[in-house]
Amino acid sequence: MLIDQAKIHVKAGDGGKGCTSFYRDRSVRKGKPNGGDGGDGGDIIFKVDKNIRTLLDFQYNRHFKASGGSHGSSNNKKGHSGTDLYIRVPPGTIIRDVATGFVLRDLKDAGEEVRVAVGGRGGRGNSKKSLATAGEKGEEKKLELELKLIADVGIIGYPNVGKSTLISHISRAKSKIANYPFTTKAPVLGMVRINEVDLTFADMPGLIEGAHKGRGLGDEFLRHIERTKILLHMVDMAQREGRDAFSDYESINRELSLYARHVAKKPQVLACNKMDLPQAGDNLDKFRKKIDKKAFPISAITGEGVKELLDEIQKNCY
Ligand SMILES: Nc1nc2c(ncn2[C@@H]2O[C@H](COP(=O)(O)OP(=O)(O)OP(=O)(O)O)[C@@H](O)[C@H]2O)c(=O)[nH]1
Ligand SMILES: [Mg+2]
Repeated sequence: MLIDQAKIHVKAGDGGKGCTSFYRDRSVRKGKPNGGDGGDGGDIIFKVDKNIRTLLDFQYNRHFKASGGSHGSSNNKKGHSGTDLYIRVPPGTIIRDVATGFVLRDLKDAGEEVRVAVGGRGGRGNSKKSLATAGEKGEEKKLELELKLIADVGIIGYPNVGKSTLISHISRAKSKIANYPFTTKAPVLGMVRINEVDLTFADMPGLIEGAHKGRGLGDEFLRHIERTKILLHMVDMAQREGRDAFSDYESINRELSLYARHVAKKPQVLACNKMDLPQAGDNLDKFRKKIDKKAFPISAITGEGVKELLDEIQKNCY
């Protein structure tokens, strides 16, 4: 199970100030007190939205503030209340208060709501008995959001084909990239927005022959792709160090079927990487003759062809 997390700061609106004012007209210079109360501050409310699937938005937007109540005014006019701020989160989001460590709510069903910070009450206007008061402050909290995710897309392929380079190019995930096999030792998650749809990609450690029996980094990682919707199978068109793209492609597919039939049957999108290197064009022509499937030529480094690849992935997912 992969986990998406975000830390945010919320502040409910402050209450408006109560007003100090006295009735006046031509004959009365200082009549009865008539200061209105301040309006209440807006609350912060989380709401489950089933169209959201990740916590991606919270990478960009971490501070949330509801509007304050307005001040009271003369003639006993109460200030307007602040507007509640709704924060939309995906189903399955757990909200934890950082200060106390307590889980405020485990939001599961679409439409479910939870009020996490309450707006300050408006201050009282002056009256016969008392002076006007200031509004209360709105509640302020640091919250940790957590979402257990099943990745939509598992990126698989031989070691060193450029899986981590691709996920780093398309998402904010920082997956270690290096020119040696088995650089990636555990799945790394990246969130990508394609044509208004959020998809979760999981960069996997490289697979080799015998992976289903635990060779290389083994079957533990095959487990992670079991529940993904589709697989992005990457092959290296540079074919250096005596590798052959077609036999790599076949042996990975063989490993998948030896591991589990339902994994082998998952839809695959095929990306032919490192097309920026000189010999890649010829290798691609040869490779295409041997397969009966559409191959997307890309360069994870320059970004060439990546848009077309992502469009195809999105069509296959939702
Ligand atoms: N020229 C070129 N090099 C690339 C491209 N994509 C990746 N590389 C290089 O290939 C090497 C391996 O890249 P990684 O992204 O670490 O490969 P990986 O598939 O994640 O490897 P493992 O985690 O070991 O399975 C690095 O030196 C990258 O810079 C590409 O499109 N063009
Ligand atoms: Mg890697």
